[in-house]
Amino acid sequence: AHIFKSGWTGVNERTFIAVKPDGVQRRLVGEIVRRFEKKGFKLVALKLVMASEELLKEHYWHLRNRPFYNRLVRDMSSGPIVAMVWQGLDVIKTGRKMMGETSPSDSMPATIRGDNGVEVRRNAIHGSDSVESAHREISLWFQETELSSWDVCSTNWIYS
Ligand code: IDP
Repeated sequence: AHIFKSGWTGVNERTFIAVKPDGVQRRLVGEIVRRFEKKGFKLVALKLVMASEELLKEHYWHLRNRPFYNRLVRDMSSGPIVAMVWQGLDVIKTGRKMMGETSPSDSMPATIRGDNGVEVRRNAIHGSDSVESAHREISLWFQETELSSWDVCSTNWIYS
């Protein structure tokens, strides 16, 4: 249930970001966390998880009629995922820009996917694509108690 979404706007906007199994295997966790930290976003939740097939099927439910759906669910359950929630102004849209396009070969250099791969099935990262999917995905992957409210000391130097 979407019980904890009120007030997630402006500087409190939140998105669900995950380092996929291929990204974890390729040791990109630090690199991806570093990019979101450096940009000025706030880490609100983070865990390493082996996702169940059930959760992954729900996560990608909107793609259930696509030919790659089963393979995608299998790939996503092939190893641990680093599931995260990041917060900040326009974090959903900016996170998508930082990721690049769905296919790494279509992604610009300096994006996460553009710098770290060549194939669509090995694109290292997931990020929510809208406010609705961010709400849905955060409540699917996290309990409310797993999200931390905390003050970042540099906030006044990131926002004026
Ligand atoms: P996104 O991850 O950029 O939001 P979606 O269209 O939501 O892209 O697709 C989810 C994931 O499914 C992609 O990240 C990619 O790993 C995989 N995928 C998308 N399109 C294809 C395809 O044509 N073949 C195989 N896998 C695909």
